Amino acid sequence: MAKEAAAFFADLRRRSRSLFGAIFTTAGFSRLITSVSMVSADPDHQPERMNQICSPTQCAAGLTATDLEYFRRHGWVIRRALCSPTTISRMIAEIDVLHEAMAAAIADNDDNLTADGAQVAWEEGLASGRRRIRQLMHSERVSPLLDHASRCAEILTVMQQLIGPDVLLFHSKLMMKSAHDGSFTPWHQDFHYWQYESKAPTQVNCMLHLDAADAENGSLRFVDGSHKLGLLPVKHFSSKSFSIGLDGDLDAYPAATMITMAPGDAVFFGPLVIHGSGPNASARHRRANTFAFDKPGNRLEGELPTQNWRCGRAVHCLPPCISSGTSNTGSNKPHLMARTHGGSFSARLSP
Ligand SMILES: O=C(O)CCC(=O)C(=O)O
Repeated sequence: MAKEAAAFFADLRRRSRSLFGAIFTTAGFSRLITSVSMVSADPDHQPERMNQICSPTQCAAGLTATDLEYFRRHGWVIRRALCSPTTISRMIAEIDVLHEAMAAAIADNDDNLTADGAQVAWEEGLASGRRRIRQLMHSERVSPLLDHASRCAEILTVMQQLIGPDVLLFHSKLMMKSAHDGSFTPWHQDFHYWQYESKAPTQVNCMLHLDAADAENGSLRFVDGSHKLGLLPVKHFSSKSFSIGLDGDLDAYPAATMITMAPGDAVFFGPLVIHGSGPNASARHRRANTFAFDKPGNRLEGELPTQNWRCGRAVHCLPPCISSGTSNTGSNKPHLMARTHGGSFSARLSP
């Protein structure tokens, strides 16, 4: 891992022509973010990375008719080996460094926002001085490899099948579920959160697994077919990342299906299917990144910024670099998104 990380950052430094090395000599986290963004904004850099993630053979395949029927009936479907082991290892190396930089810089950053508008929600109730990221919202803004993954054909081909020809990135969020410290995710429907900014539950998630996931380290569980129930009444929790959900502990839905995943596997699921996950008391991380996509015209106000287009009318599938290195919100001023799970607006916090 150390060798891979060293090679990865040597590569980043070469490409970014930036002050990337400065993060190792100062505690300035925003400098890290600026450097990583510069990498992501380098037009020469993007296609190569994208090719490493996308395989045309897999891209052409998409979901089978059986998969699509499964998704319609259950509200979720698994796609095995969506990403290669090499790509996953590189993502993990990148995320490890981001995590350590964020943990070191947090004292200077009260609202947990990075310079690029990504936002950290920490595991709560840990021993003093111990910091583990629980959720990193807008992870694509600080992780070039996750940004590239949000443009890769394996995911977008499926999204076009499930959403339609025009696909926008709704958001990307990293779910850490750290070894020993990862906490219970209450049962919820994602549209509990997203209803405050969206007209209809048209979004689809792709949760790409970076580590193996099973019962011991808090793999996701789905209540099969629950997307057909519509949006259920919510309960509010005092949590900085999952503040809205359904009543009940992990045993509340004994018939739920727990998925068993290998690194590189992805699960696609809609915004109404009830899901949750147990804590991670094991010695193994259960890291995964959820990319949520939507179609245009579904915002209660305005539209997602043009940088979020991934497929369709405005761009061809697999677009070249579109990242400007500034906030994807259309404004350089990041939004406050604390106490939320998904979405972009603090308005969503209002009961
Ligand atoms: O990380 C988890 O287990 C929960 C993820 C989740 O609920 C989500 O992405 O909507």
